[in-house]
Amino acid sequence: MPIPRPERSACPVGGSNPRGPGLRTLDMKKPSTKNAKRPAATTALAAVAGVVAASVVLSVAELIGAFFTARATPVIALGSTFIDFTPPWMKDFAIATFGTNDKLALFVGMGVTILLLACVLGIVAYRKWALGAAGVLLMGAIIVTSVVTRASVKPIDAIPSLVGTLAGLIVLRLLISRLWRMAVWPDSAADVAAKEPERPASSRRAFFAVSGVTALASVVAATGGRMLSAARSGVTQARDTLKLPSPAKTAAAVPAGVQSPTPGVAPWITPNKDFYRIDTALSVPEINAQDWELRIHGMVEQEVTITFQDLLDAQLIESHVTLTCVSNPVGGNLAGNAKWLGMPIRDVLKMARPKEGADMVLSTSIDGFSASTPLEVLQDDRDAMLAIGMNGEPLPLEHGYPVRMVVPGLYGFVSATKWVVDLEVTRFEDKQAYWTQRSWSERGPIKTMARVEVPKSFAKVAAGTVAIGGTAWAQTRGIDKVEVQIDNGPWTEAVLAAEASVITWRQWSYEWDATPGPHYIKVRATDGTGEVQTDKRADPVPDGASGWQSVAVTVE
Ligand SMILES: Nc1nc2c(c(=O)[nH]1)N[C@H]1C(S)=C(S)[C@@H](COP(=O)(O)O)O[C@H]1N2
Ligand SMILES: [Mo]
Repeated sequence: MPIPRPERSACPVGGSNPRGPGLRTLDMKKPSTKNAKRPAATTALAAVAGVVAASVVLSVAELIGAFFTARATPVIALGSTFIDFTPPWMKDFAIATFGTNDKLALFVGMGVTILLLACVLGIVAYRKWALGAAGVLLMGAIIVTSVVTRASVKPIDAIPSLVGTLAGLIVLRLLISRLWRMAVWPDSAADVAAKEPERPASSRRAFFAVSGVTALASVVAATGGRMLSAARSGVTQARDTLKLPSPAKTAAAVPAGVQSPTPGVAPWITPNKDFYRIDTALSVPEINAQDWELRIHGMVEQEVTITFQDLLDAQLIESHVTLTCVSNPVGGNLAGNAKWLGMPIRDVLKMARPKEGADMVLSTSIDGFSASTPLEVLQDDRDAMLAIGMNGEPLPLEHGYPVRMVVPGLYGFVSATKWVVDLEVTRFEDKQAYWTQRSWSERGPIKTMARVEVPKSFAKVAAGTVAIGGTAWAQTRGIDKVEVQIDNGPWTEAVLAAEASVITWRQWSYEWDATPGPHYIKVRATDGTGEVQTDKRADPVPDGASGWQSVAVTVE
């Protein structure tokens, strides 16, 4: 006789119709043709059981996770691990396709993957419990591994994922047991008898009741977990009430006329809320300024640790600096200009006294991102700083609160470390930064770039005088000329807006006498050294895009 499937456990969850082994109805019907079809339907229910169990895993971990490191919840840890293993072309594709919605896209992708996996595991568990359970435990092991291998995460932070996985396994078992009890196995009459199926309608109702209640409880637990961790951290409130000290050296006055007169060109100062955000952080690190410390070590005479109070007490400087992302495509908008307040990194390095032979500073964030910056760039007079203020406010959480690096002239991936906690003085020969390990360059001076912002690509404009305008940058070299070319006509100089400094972007405008028909607008800049922006097209990987932007418009 075949071994009957396990049918212990009357699950009292939900309370509706708990049928223990002793409560079986005696009025069992013979399996009808309708009943014979039920395994297919039950397979679908098994998938539902899998999804409910997955929601339990994630929500229980989220709820308990409120008492552990924020980055230790399964979704964040899995997503971050996925990001760390993302090949450069995929990162590029994601940014090109989704822009700064790349994280949302990742969450959607993960959601779909988890959903499918949960369905499969539910079905497998229904057919062969041991295999399904092994699958769940394997997923749990993967989650726990991805949690404990994150930066600044302690082994104890595995607890939310462990408890979540166990809770999910228990729920899966309860739901699958219900399915076993209501299923009819048409293999043999004896088998059917051994199963003693329940009446289909009521047992299916019970299954849905239990699933529904559990799923709802999951949503409540997950939301509660979110709110609890936000309330517990208090970082947002601390940031909002932080008073920034005034700088010892205020920013150089911005001359009148830095803004391009062309309507629609980006504001010269990028408001914090519109500042592009690029990072690998799925959940924004929440660091208490009081707990923040920066360790400066490695090839130094004197290891130094500075606190946030040390920064507040230091001789701060203020400077307008334009940040640019290496992933910015030609004509793209991954650049922003802000007034930063911070302590010069050269002052910090003076305390630590780098040793002979060091040529790089590896800066690391609390979440494990790192950047390699040439030592000399941090020691010269270009205002590289440990920034605590952005446009007169404490750094927004997404932009590195409480402290980030800002280094004029270098792409962010080799300089602009947010949530920075560690500076190691070392050599390019000895250490590689986060993106360098992923086949991006080890150095990243910003390439000269001119961008058309008005009119937009594929715009329709009226014939006559058309205002063209945009922004150009070549940080540390400055912009000396911007030229515009219509179709294959001559290159003509645009009118440059005032220049604030060589480390900020420079805007421009151009009046075009447009004739009806389709046209191309091309733009190129010349930097302060007299070098014309190259027309050679390059992808962002490995050290930044190049080429002239060309905008197609229709004149009517
Ligand atoms: N901790 C951390 N800092 C980081 C990154 C990151 O992924 N993690 N990305 C860098 C990159 S690639 C860029 S372009 C800038 C972007 O800074 P923003 O988001 O404030 O504009 O941050 C840099 N600092
Ligand atoms: Mo970047």
